[in-house]
Amino acid sequence: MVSIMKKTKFRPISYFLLILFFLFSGLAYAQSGFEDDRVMLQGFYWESYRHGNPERFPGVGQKKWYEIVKDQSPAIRAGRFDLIWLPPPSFAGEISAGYNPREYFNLNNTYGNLQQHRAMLENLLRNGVEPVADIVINHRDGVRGWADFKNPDWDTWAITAGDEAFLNPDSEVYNTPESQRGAAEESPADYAGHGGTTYGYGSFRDLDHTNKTVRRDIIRYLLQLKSLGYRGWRYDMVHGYHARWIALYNRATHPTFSVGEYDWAAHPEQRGWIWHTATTPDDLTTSSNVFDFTTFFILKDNKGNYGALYGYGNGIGMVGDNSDGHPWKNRSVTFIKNHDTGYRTNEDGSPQKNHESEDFLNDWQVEQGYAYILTHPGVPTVFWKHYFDWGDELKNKITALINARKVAGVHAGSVLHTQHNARQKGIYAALVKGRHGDLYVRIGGSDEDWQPFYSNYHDYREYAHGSGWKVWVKVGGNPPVRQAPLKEALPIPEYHEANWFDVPDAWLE
Ligand SMILES: [Ca+2]
Ligand SMILES: [Ca+2]
Repeated sequence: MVSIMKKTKFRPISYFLLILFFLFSGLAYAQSGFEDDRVMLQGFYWESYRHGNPERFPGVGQKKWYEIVKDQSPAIRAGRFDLIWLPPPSFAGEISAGYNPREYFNLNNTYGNLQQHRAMLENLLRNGVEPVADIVINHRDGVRGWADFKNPDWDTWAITAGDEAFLNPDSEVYNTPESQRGAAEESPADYAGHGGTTYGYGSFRDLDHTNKTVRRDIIRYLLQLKSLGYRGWRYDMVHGYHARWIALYNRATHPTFSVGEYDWAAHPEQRGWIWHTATTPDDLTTSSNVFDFTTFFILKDNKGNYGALYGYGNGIGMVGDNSDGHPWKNRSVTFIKNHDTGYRTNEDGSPQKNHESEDFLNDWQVEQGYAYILTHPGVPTVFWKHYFDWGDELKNKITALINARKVAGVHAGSVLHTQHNARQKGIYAALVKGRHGDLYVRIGGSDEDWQPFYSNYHDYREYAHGSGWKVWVKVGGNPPVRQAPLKEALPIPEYHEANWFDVPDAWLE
């Protein structure tokens, strides 16, 4: 049920504290720290917004996306997924994937209306799955023009000074005096070596996060989303504004999970960005995660080239990075496809330019990709279509891999021991240390080439296998193959609109 409470102007302080307690009573889960043992499902794909809009998109069914996800909640629980990354939650026009938010506080959108939105989140929480919202706050869209912002109502002061809206004669705010614009994009020199500013996105209005009203409304928005049932944040395009604002927003809203999409190819900057998102400065355990695009690119470009998976001996990508003595794997979210990569279509159904084919085909390629990320450190992400739409065989294999990970207790910070005897045979094998036991994985070749006893490991069971890969688990007492426990239901919060929330000035600094 969605209940809408009126904001009261004067409220006794004890009531306010009670609300604070309510908001943060999930602290046991808050800010994942190191050794996160959760697995994420990306709960949508590029075309998801077309569902349930049959006049415009016949052939994809009558059901809105939020209803589809709601109905799959028990299956998501059965798959042992802990987190689900959902699409941008705000109104962005009648037909939109949501990456051009128009009305942050309006949680009706192309994926479903507010009631369907809430019902989906309630069902996910009942099934023990933590919803993660896609937070698009580098930029926003006007209602009809370039800068007519509604809900919250902002003016040109909210837009960065150098935005295209002030430079393009087609814009209704062309040539706005400097004094009525926001501040310029900031310098991220603390963590980016390019010497320039944070990224300005040419398609929509870049927001000035140095403005207190912008920050206050964003915090209200995040608290509104939390009250609707979201527990974590996936921040879009985070190279577009300074990392210190992520630290501030996370400090104010206590997500149980935080990950940013930083410039895909800028690996060292990603590290610096992670560092500067810490809610407690210089404490990496309080930082946001980043999507590990480096692992993605290495896996994509080296399918069947198993020697590449050893990296410099410590593995690949952000997961394999221990620069400055820090375990960056604890801040890495791995994946082999997202809504922006591989095959994608235009609204007429034709393939998009540069998205004509998949990076991982529905055969040994996608299987071996998951055999890698689901057995390795970092927080692995499974793509919706791979799990629900690419056939039961792949679904069952992914399920078996997640189960093996959980039975062994593999987590984001797990220690990896690559196997030199496998490397000599041109294939990949590793021992991954879990909380409850050891996991062994071989990618490439067959049992003839490598299995755990070749390295003198013993007392293990086979947990999963597929096209050119196998996974074994060793736990104390060597019991028969087990199923990892299912998650308990999570609490369902009371919903409040954004303006109901008071954001103290102290939260803005
Ligand atoms: Ca812009
Ligand atoms: Ca920007």
